[in-house]
Amino acid sequence: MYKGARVETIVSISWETLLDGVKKGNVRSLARIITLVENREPGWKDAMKSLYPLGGKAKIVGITGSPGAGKSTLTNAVARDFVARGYTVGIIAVDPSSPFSGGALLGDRLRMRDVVTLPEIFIRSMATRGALGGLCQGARDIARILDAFGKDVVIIETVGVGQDEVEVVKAADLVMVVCVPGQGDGIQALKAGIMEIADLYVVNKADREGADEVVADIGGMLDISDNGGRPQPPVIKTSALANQGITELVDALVQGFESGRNADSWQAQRVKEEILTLVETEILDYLRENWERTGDLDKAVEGILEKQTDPYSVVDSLLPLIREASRSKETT
Ligand SMILES: Nc1nc2c(ncn2[C@@H]2O[C@H](COP(=O)(O)OP(=O)(O)OP(=O)(O)O)[C@@H](O)[C@H]2O)c(=O)[nH]1
Ligand SMILES: [Mg+2]
Repeated sequence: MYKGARVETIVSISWETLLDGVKKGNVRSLARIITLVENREPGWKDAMKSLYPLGGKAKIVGITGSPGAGKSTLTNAVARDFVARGYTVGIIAVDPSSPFSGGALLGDRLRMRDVVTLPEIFIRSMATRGALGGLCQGARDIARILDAFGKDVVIIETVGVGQDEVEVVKAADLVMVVCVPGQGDGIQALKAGIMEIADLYVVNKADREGADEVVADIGGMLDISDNGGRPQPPVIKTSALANQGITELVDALVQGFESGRNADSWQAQRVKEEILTLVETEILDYLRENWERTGDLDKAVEGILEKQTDPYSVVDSLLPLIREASRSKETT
């Protein structure tokens, strides 16, 4: 008991110092706060509460696309272009959690190396596995801290394809999808369900053959798709490696900042989603903790395996705990 209380005191003292550091633009405090919040250390929510009013200014760009499409190279080039225009930039690289992708991470670091040396750019990686508050919320939290720190633009680079990726870019104001010539990538991206959230398409590696075909493919898809009255996403050709098309891309991003997802209805929807995500995590944490302590969950599993009950009845019988949880939250 005593030990736990002491740890909490130390953490709360350092939270204050760290928050102060973040407000003063201290990069080490920034890095430390991100880690503490990511790990959901006691006091994380209070820290976010005090950072929240400082933010709301940064534009968050999500960048997604198939592995090797050039997302990191593009992120690097785009970040540099933003800096040249007077913006400060934060980069969140969502790392693959699988050990098989370890090489990709190292590659990322190497390709982003020249970015790291610019004081206007802060780069941070985020693990996908074990993201305590969920992947999207994790990215949202880090982006928000960078925003409060004073970054004008935050770029979130996802790794891998699939649902995780769609989940992460939900934290962004603007989503760009990177396609490349060959392998029918344009079509793949659309299949992965990313189309609904794409604000901008980039056909990278335009130095290679077939880029115009990909642009035409995407244009064709967009023509026949219903994007809910939103303006049709621009399609931009780049060669990140040769730094070509980057100015046009950043122009389009800046233009995108002014429209689309900044609409009030979209913002309201995002806030709603965020509240629900946070509540979901808290309730589940509470229940899990409780069920584990009481042994009720194990008992229920046993009962089901012995065919005495079923999962549906178990849920109904465990539900009173939720009411108890909400009561105990009200009194604290
Ligand atoms: N030819 C050509 N190669 C490029 C271009 N952009 C990036 N590349 C190369 O493509 C490879 C992958 O680039 P990355 O930037 O790591 O791609 P990524 O999408 O971040 O890859 P993952 O994060 O591993 O999914 C590297 O060898 C880059 O040098 C380009 O415009 N043209
Ligand atoms: Mg990458």
